[in-house]
Amino acid sequence: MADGPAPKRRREEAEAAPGPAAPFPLGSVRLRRLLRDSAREKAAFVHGQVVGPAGEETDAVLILEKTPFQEEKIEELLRTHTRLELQMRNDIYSTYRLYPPPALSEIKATVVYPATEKHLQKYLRQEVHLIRETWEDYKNITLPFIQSQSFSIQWVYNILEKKAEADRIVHENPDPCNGFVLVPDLKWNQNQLEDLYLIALIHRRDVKSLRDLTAEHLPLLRNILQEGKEAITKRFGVPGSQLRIYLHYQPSYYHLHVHFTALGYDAPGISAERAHLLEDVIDNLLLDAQYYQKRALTFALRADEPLLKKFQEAGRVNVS
Ligand code: M7G
Repeated sequence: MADGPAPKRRREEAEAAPGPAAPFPLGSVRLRRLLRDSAREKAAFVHGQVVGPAGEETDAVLILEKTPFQEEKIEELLRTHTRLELQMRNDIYSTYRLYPPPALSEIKATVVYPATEKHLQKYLRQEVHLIRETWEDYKNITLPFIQSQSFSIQWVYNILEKKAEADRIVHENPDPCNGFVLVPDLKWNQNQLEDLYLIALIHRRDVKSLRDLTAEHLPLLRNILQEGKEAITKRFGVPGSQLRIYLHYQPSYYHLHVHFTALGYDAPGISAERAHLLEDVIDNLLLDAQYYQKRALTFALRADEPLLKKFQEAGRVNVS
């Protein structure tokens, strides 16, 4: 099982390489366009193309993010900076350009390769529209759409079958019906706890999303809540009271999973129209076993998402 940052301490080990595949040829990526960038997140989402030996072009998405500071590295940064350029000085105020040595200027690079059109759309900056989906809308519009479109969840099966990320598993309950695997999320480099992010993937393969949940799933959900919290506290020293534990609706991947993020971290996807707290989900199912087959659910869709078009065609949303 994986080690992460020990409580309040940086993890020193490098990540184990994910299998025998050759490293991604970063140096030969042709930049196609910037899909989105964010000054606040210090991140750029890039559409690139890799040119193969026969000249064929394959799409890739690269997410480049400046990593958060680690307290114990700050002194080293001040001591070993390679250059300091004054930008301006006024009275007691001054700003500088500080150039760190390479070992202290890490950038987290996430690669999706080969990337599908859906990946490119996912990261492209676009207008969004709110949908209010009734149960009938789900059955008549969303479900047929999901079934026709499935976004590959091979990565989920690889984790469940220990074909990928096996050394990163933080906790597993192996029960085929009420069990799950807890792993660090792709978005977390595990170097600091400020942006802690783990994901629990259920073993059973017949639950797509929140919409499928009934009282039958309560033991599974309680296991995730209880054991997930305990495992994170034990491994990372973060108490359950500082964890935000939630499901997305709509998710990107239709295999039920639960997000665990640090309460102080403004993680992507924690907005009111997307995140459903696991404890609220459990309470709702206790109140009514069919709660999620009865109530309307709100979510946002990007302007060019095919599902938005389906809701428009059905006269269920007006985007003009
Ligand atoms: P989601 O709610 O389906 O979609 O969450 P989102 O990506 O729009 O939030 C899926 C979660 O799984 C996200 O937090 C992803 O960062 C994470 N994730 C996606 N992939 C492809 C992987 C992966 O290969 N490994 C791990 N550990 N996490 C992943």
